[in-house]
Amino acid sequence: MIRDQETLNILLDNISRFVRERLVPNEEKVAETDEIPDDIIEEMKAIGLFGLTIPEQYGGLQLTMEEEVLAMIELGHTSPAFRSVFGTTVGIGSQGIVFDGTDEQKQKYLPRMATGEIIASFALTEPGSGSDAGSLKTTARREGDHYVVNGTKRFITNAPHAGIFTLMARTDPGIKGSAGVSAFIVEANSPGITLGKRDRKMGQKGAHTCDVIFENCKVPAANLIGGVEGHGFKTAMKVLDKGRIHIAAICVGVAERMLADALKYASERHQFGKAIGEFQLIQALLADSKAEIYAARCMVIDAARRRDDGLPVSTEASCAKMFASEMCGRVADRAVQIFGGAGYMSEYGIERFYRDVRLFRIYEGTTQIQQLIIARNMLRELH
Ligand code: COS
Repeated sequence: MIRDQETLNILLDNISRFVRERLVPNEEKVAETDEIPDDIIEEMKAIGLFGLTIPEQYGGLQLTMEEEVLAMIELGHTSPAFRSVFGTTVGIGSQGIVFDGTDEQKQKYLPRMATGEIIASFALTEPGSGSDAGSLKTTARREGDHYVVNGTKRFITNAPHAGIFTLMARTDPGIKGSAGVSAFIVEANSPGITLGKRDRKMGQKGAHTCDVIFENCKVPAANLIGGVEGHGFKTAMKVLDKGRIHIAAICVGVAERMLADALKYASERHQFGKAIGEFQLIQALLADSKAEIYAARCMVIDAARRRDDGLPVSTEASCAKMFASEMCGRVADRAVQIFGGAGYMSEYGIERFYRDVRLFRIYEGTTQIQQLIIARNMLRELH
């Protein structure tokens, strides 16, 4: 459901040029310093990247899902850490408010998210609750006109930079499952919040995660998303349905980048008197990658269009996320193989992508959770 092809083309061209001219040349620096340079973040704000999915009335670009995935595929053509800077604000951090927030909540927070003034993080995972998100233990106890939050959230992307957290916490301790969970907007500078030290990760240097610890943190009752208790788990699941299509698009983009690098290398590297790309065993690696990327791209765009058409996409989002992230892992592995010894060496960059993309099969729901969701939905539809 592309609304205006001409405007979209300008945006995609801008993003593509920004990726090529500003992000790709800084990939190594970001990997070495574990920081995204401030001037790059400012340029991201100027292009409007923080507001891609925020409604126009709150200052964003309000992209349709199809437009969003096309933008994400472009942004995938560089280190995924760059996307993380604005990714939680565009995706899981803001969308709970966009879907289920009250007008006052939207008015108060979305405009500052759209400009990049505040970064939004999504606080669902806990030390004891990962895949089984409905078992979370963080509590939010109502006391007069506020809630008192206690608990620890883990691996929270962008927590060190967040202005607000979309927090899932249990408001009804009597209900053990997901029905006792509510969603809140919590300002990161609220007393009672401390951050753990930054996690040291396998890859995606420049994207930061850490624990967020809530100790008697007072959150105004007005910040209960939608003003209703017990709806937080469903809000989180709707956010993840959309987020999974977004991540699948990034997987397509990064896979396209790795294949482009591998193809270039295969055409330049000579062995046995000719370019290694002339050998059929290398061609098989290239061809399988090309076909799988094409399949994932079609899935992602189809899932996005279905969502734009107002159809339920839980199954399609999980299919796309599962297939695209697994595909991306296979393409990374083949790319390293094509580079041979150079594929193992840091200076060629491909080993960095190999480590970076490993996360795609884990976050926003592991491949195994996607399988579970797909099969469950199939069985449900049978009855
Ligand atoms: N959209 C709207 N509502 C949804 C939904 C969706 N996609 N998926 C589930 N729900 C609703 C269900 O309809 C159910 O509501 P009712 O009780 O009113 O019928 C409720 O939410 C509970 O659903 P369900 O029983 O399926 O929950 P489970 O605890 O069995 O588990 C999974 C659901 C495993 C799918 C969920 O916990 C999950 O996605 N886990 C992975 C978490 C994740 O991705 N973490 C990544 C961290 S964020 S980077």
